[in-house]
Amino acid sequence: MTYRYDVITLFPEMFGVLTTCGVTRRAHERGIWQLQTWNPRQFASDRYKTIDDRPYGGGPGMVMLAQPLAQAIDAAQHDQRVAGLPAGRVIYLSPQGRRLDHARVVSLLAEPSLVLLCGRYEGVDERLLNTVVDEEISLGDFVLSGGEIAAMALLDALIRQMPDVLNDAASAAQDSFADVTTGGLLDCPHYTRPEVYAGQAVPPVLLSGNHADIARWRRQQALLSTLSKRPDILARAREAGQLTQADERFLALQSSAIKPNP
Ligand code: 4GY
Repeated sequence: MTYRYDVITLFPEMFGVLTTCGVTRRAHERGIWQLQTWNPRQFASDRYKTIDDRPYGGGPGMVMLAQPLAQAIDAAQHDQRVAGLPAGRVIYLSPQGRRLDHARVVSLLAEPSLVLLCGRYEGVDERLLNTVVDEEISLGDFVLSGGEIAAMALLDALIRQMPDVLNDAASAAQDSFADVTTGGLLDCPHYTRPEVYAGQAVPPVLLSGNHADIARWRRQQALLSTLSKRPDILARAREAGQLTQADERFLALQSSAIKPNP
């Protein structure tokens, strides 16, 4: 299966990062995913290529015009159909959307094509959102200067979960949140050379060569880290029945030793 993402953006150059760097680049080169950008300026209807205007009712800033965005989205969906794919659902990246999490990333991978709409300025004319947007997604409760970086973050999260993208299949599954819906924990700490850094030695168990001891220590570190940094996730793991009796016995011994999150 190959995925196709069409992005509506005034700054298509920004998306070059995904096709020129790292894991997303390699997956792109291997044909696992494709990207097409559409600049609404090319769909502006006046000779000045206007894509924004002042808000009705007054106030600061500018609002993106509905018409160039609607035409860009139409063109993207038409192109997806020509490529033999379904017209992708339209996702708008904004702080007003539902918060993105790992479960949503995984479920979006069921769709071979999507259209990502990136807003700028004060936002997009509400009537365009009402008529064409299928889903609004937020990365969190903060405001970026445009939807592009949020769209790139979403794409990066999607691509690294696609089959055969990560070198080590186990590495994605062991990641923080990798299985948060079924009770995943935060990642355990990692160490590499040198054996002592800034006066801190690598935990001796990691040098022991005893793989059962190492696995048990990593599980316990993941439990401790989740308990102190994200007790909400630990509670969910417990409710989902993901904690073993050994986990519970270990946690019962820790209840007096919670370190505050620095
Ligand atoms: N937070 N999560 C976010 C964002 C920028 C004005 C609408 C976010 O996803 N996107 O802050 N986006 C705004 C800028 C127009 C999008």
